Amino acid sequence: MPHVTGPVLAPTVAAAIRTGAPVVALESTLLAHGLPAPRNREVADELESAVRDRGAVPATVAVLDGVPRVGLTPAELDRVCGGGLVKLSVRDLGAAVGLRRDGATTVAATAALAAAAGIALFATGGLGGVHRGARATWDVSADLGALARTPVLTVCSGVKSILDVAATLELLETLSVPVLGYGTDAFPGFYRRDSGAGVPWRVDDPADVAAVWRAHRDLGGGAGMVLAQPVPAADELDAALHDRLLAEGLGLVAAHGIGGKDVTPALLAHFHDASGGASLAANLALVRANAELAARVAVALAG
Ligand code: PSU
Ligand code: MN
Repeated sequence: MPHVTGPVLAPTVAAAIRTGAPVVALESTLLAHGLPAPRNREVADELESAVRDRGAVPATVAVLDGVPRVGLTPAELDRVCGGGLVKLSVRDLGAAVGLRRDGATTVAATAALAAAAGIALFATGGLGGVHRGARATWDVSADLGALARTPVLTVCSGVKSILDVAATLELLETLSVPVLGYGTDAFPGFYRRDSGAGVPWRVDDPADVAAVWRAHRDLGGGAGMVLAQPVPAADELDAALHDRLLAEGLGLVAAHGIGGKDVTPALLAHFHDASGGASLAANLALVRANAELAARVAVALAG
């Protein structure tokens, strides 16, 4: 019989899936490569608690010793947050497993492993997308293609303005990935509540999200769906500070010739280093709110 390399589920996650209880997958690249240590380890616990407090089972996803894991122990979360992990998109999963490596999973890879485990809900901070200058660099996140072919509902706060927001939305449209604004008509810009672009559909409560997701699952040709929630107003980054950090960050990436999968972590690190804690506060607030909303939608879907 051929050997099949499926994800290994934590006992709590396996039990929840077996009984149809609500489960929310959580991403590990945002912990390993998007937030500074040691704060990232506390955030890992805070996100899992946010999901539990809303009545769902959290399942943080990573690859450890070549094993794709859905649901991590505290010791495994220590490893994810302790530094040195590779950033894994979907194309890297085979290599990480075959070569027995450790790695943190991006939106794309987390969605793929969550779907393989039978989990429909996934919470994160920001999606990858079309980078500015993509017409020359071809830098378009694999997150977009993964969303197109992975039947998972991703709760996020839109995309950062480090990306070309309009091009990202165009590509999501081309890929037939629906984008819903949660309590907003504006597509959120991660640190900012309004990216300047609109959303095609607005929803205002978890029951409506669940109804849309159920119908999309039947009619949407197997694509995922994006539920975009703006950062809480109290934690939004000041517009002038945001614009300055963005210009500096893009300048740094260009000056150091940073490319490939290092671009996004480099830009995020600059925001955190240069904002005096404001970008970190915004990032934490939005990702916690997304974990809570994902759990509420998971509860509505299970009900
Ligand atoms: N955007 C953020 N924070 C993040 C990421 C994106 O605001 O942490 C991470 C996610 O894991 C996402 C990945 O899947 O970066 C996209 O990387 P790339 O642009 O290299 O595809
Ligand atoms: Mn890229």
